[in-house]
Amino acid sequence: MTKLTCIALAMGAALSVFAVQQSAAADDMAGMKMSPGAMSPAAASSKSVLTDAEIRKIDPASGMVTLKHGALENVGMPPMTMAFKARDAAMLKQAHEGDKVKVRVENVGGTMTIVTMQKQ
Ligand SMILES: [Cu+2]
Repeated sequence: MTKLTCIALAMGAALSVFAVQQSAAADDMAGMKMSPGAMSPAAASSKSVLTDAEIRKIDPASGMVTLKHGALENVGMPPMTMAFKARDAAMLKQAHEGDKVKVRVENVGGTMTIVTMQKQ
């Protein structure tokens, strides 16, 4: 084997290693692009899950709404009837006792708060 051939082989090997590293880097990039896109729809939907409820009582003075609600998985609550704080007064104006609604309840600073309420 001549010295020249040895150098050529060594360079060829070096080049192919380089090529492998390049394609691995490209795969990483593709993986990084995929993850946020694959994650966000699931995160968005779990954040916006609504639970069936029925309005039992509205107290505009205190901003409290008593709901008979289904399981609220995000706050670890089984179905029950209880009073919740409404996030805003506009929510109370549209609501009426006896309405069947879909709600999103979240723990806001330690207070179970109705953050979304839609009439069914
Ligand atoms: Cu409850």
